[in-house]
Amino acid sequence: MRSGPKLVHTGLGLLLGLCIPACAAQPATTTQASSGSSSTGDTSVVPTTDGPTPDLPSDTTGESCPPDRAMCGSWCANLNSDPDHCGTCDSPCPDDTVCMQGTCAPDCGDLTACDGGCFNTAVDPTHCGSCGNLCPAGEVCAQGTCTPGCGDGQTICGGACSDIFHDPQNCGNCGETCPPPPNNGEAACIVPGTCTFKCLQFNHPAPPLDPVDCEACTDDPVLAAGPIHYWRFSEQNGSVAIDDIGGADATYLDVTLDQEGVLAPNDRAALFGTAETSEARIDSMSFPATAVTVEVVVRIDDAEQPVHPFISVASGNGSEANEFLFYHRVGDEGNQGLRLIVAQTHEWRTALRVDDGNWHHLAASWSNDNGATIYVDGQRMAHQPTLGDAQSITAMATVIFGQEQDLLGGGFDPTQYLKGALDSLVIFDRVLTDQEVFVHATSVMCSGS
Ligand SMILES: [Ca+2]
Repeated sequence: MRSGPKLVHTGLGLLLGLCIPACAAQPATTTQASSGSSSTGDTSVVPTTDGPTPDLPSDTTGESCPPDRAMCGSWCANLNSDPDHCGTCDSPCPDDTVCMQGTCAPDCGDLTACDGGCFNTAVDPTHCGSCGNLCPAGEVCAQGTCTPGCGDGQTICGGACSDIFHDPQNCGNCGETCPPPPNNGEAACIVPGTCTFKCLQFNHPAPPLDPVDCEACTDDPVLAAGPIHYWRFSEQNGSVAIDDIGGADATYLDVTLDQEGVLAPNDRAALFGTAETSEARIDSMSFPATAVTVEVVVRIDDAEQPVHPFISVASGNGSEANEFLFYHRVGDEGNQGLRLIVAQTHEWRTALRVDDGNWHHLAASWSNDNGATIYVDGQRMAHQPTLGDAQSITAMATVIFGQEQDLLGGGFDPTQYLKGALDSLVIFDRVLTDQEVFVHATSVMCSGS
């Protein structure tokens, strides 16, 4: 047994703040000392004549160890953390354990070892903030502090607070753990407590659906969805933008071909906007009149340009110049981002800008029954069910990529042309579902692109 004066010394050291910080951070010392359970455990005092005659470490000049160490043979050991001398000089810890506060404990990594187990002290009500800190009945542990209840939108799950509408460990109900995600994805939970996943190239949850391959790198799902037009902009030379599906080939003007695309490995893209006359056009083609979805893979390179048109559909005369217009606009009114105009006067907007120099999968759909929806990287960003009176798009049209028609086939504004690249543009004569758009975006936007 250690003598009484040493225990007193320890206590005084703590009370007077004489311990170095490592000592103050080791409350187990006091517990062990007060228990009187062994001849050691008091790590803040120097060894004295009741211990073995020490072989002093070379960097000490007296017959003592620093205040936070104990003399174990020839070694000044920290009995709180030394796995070879854990708690006492002759108590080595087994393999796969560490010495925590003088006790051998499992190696818990990011968690905290308490009572022989591993705990997340940020949320665990039995070890809240620190080992052994038991929250009172009715309280929960949040951010390492016992609190009377969870905040708004939080539910008590196992004594911890959880947002069961977004927590993949407690999705919909406590303990409902979401299944493993696909490769290049992570589990996610969305309102109203439905498991899904994120593909990491987008970092937002998919609509609820069976997991898809987040590393798909194919446009097979696009083709399977039955498009009526598909321009890949993958030509390496010439002036023709081939429509793989509908035969409505477009004519390039002042476009730089054979740029790197996103659909690896051999996909190419077309760079628009090196001249303000840059465009690709089809003088006359049949455009869907009552239900349409356009998907475009585009990179906008100039955030100063106020308007970047992707597709402009005009019919008749100048009064029908905006039959269908999908474009990006940065205006003075604060509402900046993507816009869709249908039948001249009906307009929908997102507030999200995508003129960041990165590739994006953008989509816009419309029908009288479904209204209009705009997607960014597979995620629904804006939707309005309907705008009242039924509309239709004049079917026979001039379609231009990269310019905005104020007159049929012309009337271009020198500040309203696409400065960026088109990788693909696909047209469907129906409204795609959220799931379809997400799968298409995930599939063609290959990870790392
Ligand atoms: Ca392409």
